[in-house]
Amino acid sequence: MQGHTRDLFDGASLDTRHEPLAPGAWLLHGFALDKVTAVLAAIEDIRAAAAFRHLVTPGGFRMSVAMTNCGRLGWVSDRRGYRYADCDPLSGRPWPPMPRVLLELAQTAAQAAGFSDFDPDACLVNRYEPGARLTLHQDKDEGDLSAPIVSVSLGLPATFLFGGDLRKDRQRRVPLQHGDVVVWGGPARLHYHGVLALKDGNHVVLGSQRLNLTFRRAT
Ligand code: MD6
Ligand code: FE
Repeated sequence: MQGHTRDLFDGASLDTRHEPLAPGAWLLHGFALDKVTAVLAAIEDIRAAAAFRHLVTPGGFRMSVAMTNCGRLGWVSDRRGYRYADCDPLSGRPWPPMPRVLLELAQTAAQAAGFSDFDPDACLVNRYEPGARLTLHQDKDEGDLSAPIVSVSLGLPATFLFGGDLRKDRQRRVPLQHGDVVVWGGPARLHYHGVLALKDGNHVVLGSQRLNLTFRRAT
């Protein structure tokens, strides 16, 4: 898809290209920018109901990324493994419902990347502070691998590592900025990926952090 820039009042312009990363994977530059205020308010409501926490991997390591969830199901990890759970293990209560603005953002982004009828039932919310990283992994705990994943980046920039179906496959380094959305499915659905350690910085809206939302169809 071409599409390039949107002019602002003073002649400056926003990058709104739709960039193909691989068959089935798109980087939608700036796709979430016009909804950021409402998206951040929604994340604040989620955080108030289900706090960010550092999960422990099955191998016993504390993850550097802090996580919470909204939607019918939430992704959790502990010594017993990775899985989707319908209640927050910290509170014992259901995860907060997925706010409409988040659902609509995920659905319009999926549509823009060629995936119609995306109906996510889980949204993982990741908070990165400087130094936090996500090692190379596949997203394969979902029951429905025919649905794409939609990933929204906010705050400090990060470098996304995007590989192939095998851990050893060569990885691209994809810079992700505030408001960018990555959509990922079809032949790319099980590609290995990760996030390099977040560099220190100060973002005008979010300060010294990066927030990421990943929407999935878990069942
Ligand atoms: C992140 N994202 O960007 C972590 N997974 O903070 C992911 O692990 C991810 O961005 C699948 C598809 C897109 C993603
Ligand atoms: Fe992932």
